[in-house]
Amino acid sequence: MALDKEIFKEELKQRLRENYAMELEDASEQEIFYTLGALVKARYSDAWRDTWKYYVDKNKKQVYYFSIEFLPGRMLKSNLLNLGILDTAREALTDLGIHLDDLAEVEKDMALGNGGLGRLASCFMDSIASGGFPGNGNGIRYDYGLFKQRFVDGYQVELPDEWLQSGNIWEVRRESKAVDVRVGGHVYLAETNDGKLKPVYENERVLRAVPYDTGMVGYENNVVNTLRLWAVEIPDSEEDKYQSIQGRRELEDLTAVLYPDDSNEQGRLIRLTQEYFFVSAGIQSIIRHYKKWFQKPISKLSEYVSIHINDTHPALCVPEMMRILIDEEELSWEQAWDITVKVMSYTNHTIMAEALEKWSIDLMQRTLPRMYQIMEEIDARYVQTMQELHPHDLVERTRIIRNGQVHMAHLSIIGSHSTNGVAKLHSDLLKSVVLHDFYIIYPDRFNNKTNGIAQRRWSQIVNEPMSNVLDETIGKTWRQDSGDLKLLRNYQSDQAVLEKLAEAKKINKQKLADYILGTTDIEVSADAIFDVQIKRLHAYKRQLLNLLHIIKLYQDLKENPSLEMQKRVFIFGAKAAPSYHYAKVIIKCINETANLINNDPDIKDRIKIVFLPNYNVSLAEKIIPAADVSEQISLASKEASGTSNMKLMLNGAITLATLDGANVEIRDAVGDDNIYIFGLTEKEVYEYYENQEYSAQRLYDENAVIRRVLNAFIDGTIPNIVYEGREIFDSLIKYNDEYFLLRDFDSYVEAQEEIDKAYGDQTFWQKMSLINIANAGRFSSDETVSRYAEDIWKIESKDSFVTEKG
Ligand code: GL7
Repeated sequence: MALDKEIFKEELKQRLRENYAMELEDASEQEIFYTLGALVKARYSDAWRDTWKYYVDKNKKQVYYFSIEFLPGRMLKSNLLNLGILDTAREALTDLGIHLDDLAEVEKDMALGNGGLGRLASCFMDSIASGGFPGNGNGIRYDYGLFKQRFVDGYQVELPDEWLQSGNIWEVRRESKAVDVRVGGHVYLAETNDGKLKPVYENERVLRAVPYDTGMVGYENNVVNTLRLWAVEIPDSEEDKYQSIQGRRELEDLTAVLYPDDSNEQGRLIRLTQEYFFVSAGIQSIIRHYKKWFQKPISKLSEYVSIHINDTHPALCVPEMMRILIDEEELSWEQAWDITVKVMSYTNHTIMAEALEKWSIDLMQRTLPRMYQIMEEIDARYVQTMQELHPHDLVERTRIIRNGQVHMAHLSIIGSHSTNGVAKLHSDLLKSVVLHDFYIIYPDRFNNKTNGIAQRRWSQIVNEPMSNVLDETIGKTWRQDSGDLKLLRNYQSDQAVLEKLAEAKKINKQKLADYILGTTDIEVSADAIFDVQIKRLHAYKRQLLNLLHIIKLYQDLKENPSLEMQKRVFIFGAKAAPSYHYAKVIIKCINETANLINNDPDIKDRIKIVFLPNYNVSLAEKIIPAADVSEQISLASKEASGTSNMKLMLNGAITLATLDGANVEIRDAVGDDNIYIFGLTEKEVYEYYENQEYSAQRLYDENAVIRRVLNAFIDGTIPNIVYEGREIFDSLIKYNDEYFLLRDFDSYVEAQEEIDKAYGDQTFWQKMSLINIANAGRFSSDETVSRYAEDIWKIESKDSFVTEKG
């Protein structure tokens, strides 16, 4: 639907008058933003309704993507882009004296996720709609998103993220679709008049789950799917029980906060209740919808419904589906189990043991008694079936209930027909090491789906200068189909194109430099190498290795001021989980080193360190287009995939990486000459584990450079880190350097030196950068979701139903 600029302007003014009784000239940016948002929403509401109706009328199989995190960031520009009216809106606003980019800044980031896992879920939502796939998200509407990060004296301070304070323009509250969720109390089975066993609930609490729906707008295809997020309320029937403010608070707090922890399962009752809450609400609403609109027998559910368990947080999908099919739909166990396994599929996102969720039996029984009963039965039947086929030990190791704990990954694998990893290396490790036992039992269930990113957002929306060069060079088809970026390969020796891309990069760098100055008072030069590490702060991601290298450079420069090297700005963005002490210590050390180096007159602007506070999707959008170097330096085997690596590559940054996660596939895509690889391979890492011969002390004793760098943490070189510096030092020496930083140090330094040299030859560098952009297309989430749709969910895309339509 084309949009006439003049009509757009009139409509905006008209809506302002209607909603705020205001003329444009008098309206604040916020009022204009909300008016524009409402206008945009109105433009897709018909398509939203039509999409829903189409799926129902045609009985289309739909996937429901269950995720405890979604991280869409801001939605104004992506909605405008996907509706095909971004340019018109921009021009119309310019006519009215308004800058779209400024207006877009008014929108609060929807930050209902910690990092890659949540962002991936949102990239998938975009690609599912854009591919015309019938698919919906299901999650939690947290009142507070991931905390806002500030630095005080170099320490991280967490503030609440009140993203809903001024309302959320995109959501629609659907009270009529609310459902009740029962938790706590006791459940026992009693015989009914017709001789069946039925659960009887006693003293349970009833929570009201109210859905808030957000339209997920497909790219120029009139498809609008739904992201459904659930909020808790007190049901009318329970009002009497919650007369004290305190009691109400406790209940309403259930969906108040997102757990700010992406790896350590905290064993908290609230978290478990959150998990059941959105799972139960989601599945109940799916079944209700199916029965009401599809009018097919429940036995056919798996032909019309697919449910995806995104990491283990929604693993209760398995017993909850069983509960509904058995207790409410009165199917036999065997029939219910058959349907459940066919409907469910599961993605594993990490091999870190501490992130594989386990709950104590006691907590599970107290919080979700019926769920526990069903899981016990699943477990018992699993043992019964498998003990005839496999050795006793193997069956014991793979049980759901084991050593007093309920293993959610085991539940997810046993209760679904597909388990996938998120990059080739990661999927291989699942089969060979982490989930090897399960691979023996269910070899056919395992598969790989390499992650991808919403390429339109991460190029067209965030990087206009580059997008314009691409248009001029290879035409515009890449905007629709990122595979066409490969057309750029033909220009790798075209000096004019290389220069234009370099100019675009320079514009982005200058913009980021301005932002850095504005927010941190640090002045950086856009001529320097912008070396970027942006991701959650975690020991395995090794931000500390980056810091060790910076300290080495600093010491080299102090010792030899005439040392030749390119100017560098090291840019960090990272939040540490509030309870993750070591990660916070690293933040403090980076900030104090930054203070030292940035203010040392001997260094001037040869090295600058910028730790931008409050890393989130919107900040990523500012940093990524300006990056020259993409740091992906996790210890090999630890990063399941990574996705910022893909975004940075797409924007022409050169990857500096270990052979971990999707870095391996990035190397395959660009070739060895266009990426800097260093460090141990995953095999070598495992060899160390097997031989237990890693000695950090020896590396320290034998390597003078390492010694000098590490001593800087304890000898006063870096000020204000008396305790933190000691802690870092001890973690590396006394506690033997869990993530092998010292082992990889030399090869990291060497790779950095090569980068320094390469940047000196600008044509050489620009060519590498071009090759990275040209080969980024394969990491599109459009591609990834197509693979899920075909192999796992068995759902059809718009192409097939457009032809049906005629
Ligand atoms: C993660 C992985 O750590 C990350 O490597 C991966 O790219 C992402 C999406 O698959 O999932 N797992 C996880 O728990 N978080 C991740 O980012 C928070």
